[in-house]
Amino acid sequence: MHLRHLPFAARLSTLALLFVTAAACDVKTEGDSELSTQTAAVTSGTRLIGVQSGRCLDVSQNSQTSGQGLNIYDCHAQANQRFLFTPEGELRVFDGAWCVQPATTSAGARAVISACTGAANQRWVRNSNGAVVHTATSLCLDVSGQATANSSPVVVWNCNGQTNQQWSLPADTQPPTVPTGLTLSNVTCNSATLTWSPSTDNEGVAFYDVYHDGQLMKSVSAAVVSTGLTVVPGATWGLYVNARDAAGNVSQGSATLTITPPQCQVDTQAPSIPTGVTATALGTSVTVSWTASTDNVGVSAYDVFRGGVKIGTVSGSPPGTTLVDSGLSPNTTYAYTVLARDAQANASAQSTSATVTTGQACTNAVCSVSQVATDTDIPWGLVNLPDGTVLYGRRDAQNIVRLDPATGQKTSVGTVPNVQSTDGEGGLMGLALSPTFSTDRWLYVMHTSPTDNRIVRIRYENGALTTSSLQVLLSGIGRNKFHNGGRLRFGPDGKLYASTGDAQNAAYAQDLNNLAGKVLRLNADGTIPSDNPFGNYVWSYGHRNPQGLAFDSQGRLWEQEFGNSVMDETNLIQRGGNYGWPNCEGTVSQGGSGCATAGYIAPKRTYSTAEGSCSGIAVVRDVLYVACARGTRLYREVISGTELTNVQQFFVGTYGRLRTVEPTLDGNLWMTTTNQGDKDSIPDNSNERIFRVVLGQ
Ligand SMILES: [Ca+2]
Ligand SMILES: [Ca+2]
Ligand SMILES: [Ca+2]
Ligand SMILES: [Ca+2]
Repeated sequence: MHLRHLPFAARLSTLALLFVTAAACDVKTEGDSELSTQTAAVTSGTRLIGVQSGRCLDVSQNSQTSGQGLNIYDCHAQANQRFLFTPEGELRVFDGAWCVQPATTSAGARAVISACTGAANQRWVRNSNGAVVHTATSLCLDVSGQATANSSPVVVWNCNGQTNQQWSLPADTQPPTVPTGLTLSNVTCNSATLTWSPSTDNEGVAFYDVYHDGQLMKSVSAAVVSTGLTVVPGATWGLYVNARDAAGNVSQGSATLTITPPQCQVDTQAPSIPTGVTATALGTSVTVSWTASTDNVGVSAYDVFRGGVKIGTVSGSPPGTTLVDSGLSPNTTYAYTVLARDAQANASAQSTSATVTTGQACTNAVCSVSQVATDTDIPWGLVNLPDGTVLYGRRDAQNIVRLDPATGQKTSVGTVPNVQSTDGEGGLMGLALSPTFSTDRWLYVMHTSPTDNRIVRIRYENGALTTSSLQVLLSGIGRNKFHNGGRLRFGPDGKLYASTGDAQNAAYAQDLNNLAGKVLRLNADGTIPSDNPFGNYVWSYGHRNPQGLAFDSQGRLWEQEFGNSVMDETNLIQRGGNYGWPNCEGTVSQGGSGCATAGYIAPKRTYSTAEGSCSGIAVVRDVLYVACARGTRLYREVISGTELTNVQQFFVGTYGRLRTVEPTLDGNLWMTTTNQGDKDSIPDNSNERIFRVVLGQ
């Protein structure tokens, strides 16, 4: 039996018996030169360097034998010095095939390897001071007698903080290779097994992080390359994997593998037709309400029609039974009908209609919506030019378009050089116009490059980008498939603010020396402002994937941020503030001392990810507008003191996913959609719209 030809996952099955068998097979064939190469290419673990001796923790004799003792030895590249702390608390070695435990529970017992059992005597934790503590006995890994010579034995001993009990990680700044070869098996309606090919790393991979669509599903030890996932019946998800080493370096995301699990229960029966439909006008807004339908399985959504044309969708579990239709004409009669859908596309007939006549004038927060353009790519950043036209960037196509809203005429003004998309959410993102544009003609751009996210400026002159004028103002901001942040906004202080995502490495968000997971602040020429809080570009930190940035009339910065799978948040940014990611997501504790940690600044408002996932924000007359992708809606929130009040929702399901809102020069809003092709790098595979939204006074 040639187990080494089996998938890695099979070799690293949790069956201890198989570990032993697999290990034995590999040892038997070690004379084979191909295998020798394979042995040197360690895929998982890290060396642990004894601080006193400078020698590495090592399984003696490089022997995969149960009961073999640990010692210290000159550091080398073999698998008997690659140790792996698993999420379960094991300390594994030999590419994760063996577990470390004390031979007995007494101080002075030798640390040995044994088949992994999951038992409590195989649990360890490495503290921030470098001590490796055996959880069950609270004893520390210790070089016996403070010896420093090769082959000195390693035991467990009462923790004393001395350097023969401290184990450091090698300096490592190189991320693992990108995971490849994702495959799915055992797909049921609510579960699946995801398997991939192992990454390699200069030191060794420590974890694999499994995501769908930017949301972390789980982190698994690099001892496995296969894991069970919980999935949602009928929901299409894009799955991918990042590899992470012990030093915290994260690979780029793998290629995306799409899954659409089948329904658990075949349903062919439509919901009942909604009854009791009413329509009530207030000014030029109409509130449509109805009585909930019933279904053999469950109603998943209602579609609302005006004059036979679908104008909105209300979803949820259960979905709500009202919808506000805004921006109508005054003194006009409209007829509304509603139908109910279940999760398997069975739909009722439309209800009987309810008619209503709107008021004489707009007395509402939102008065009218008109489409000014369509685009086949994702409009992302958008700025006003002084002449009333706008420039917007096309994220995947990587060019910038000048749009005359009066005529709908669009002209490409040039492609931004060195943009590389990420088969995800990177690409050509935020735009900002110089506060002194009329004299300097600078257009500021945030984009993903082949190596990083960066902020550049390019002159826009005579209707075109002058590519030769390009200046890179700030580079080296972490990039990944998702979590690239990307908004730019000049403040009333003349400084440029930028939102950066954590590049799928949550640890970056709390690292003040890392530009990822931050709000950054730059002088207009790209230098560091002298009054920044940490002497670098960081203005605030502890952010996961912030995008929207906007200033209110008091010059305060509001920020919109994507959470993971629980909640999104709107923050009021303070100089030097810590906004809590990753230990705090919205108001939900996720690790450490969670949201109660001293110094964490709580969000001003949170949103469930299903009703949020918002990107762009804008402030007009001290009202905050929030454009939501997954939530397919626009929030209107009145800034009152330091709070957000009178929250209203508009366009729920009417235009689909929303990306960007920007004030117009005359105090209204531009609003863009992001419905298709916004999770890939393929240009021109979208069908998007740009609207002008007229606001009430
Ligand atoms: Ca590395
Ligand atoms: Ca049904
Ligand atoms: Ca936060
Ligand atoms: Ca695309």
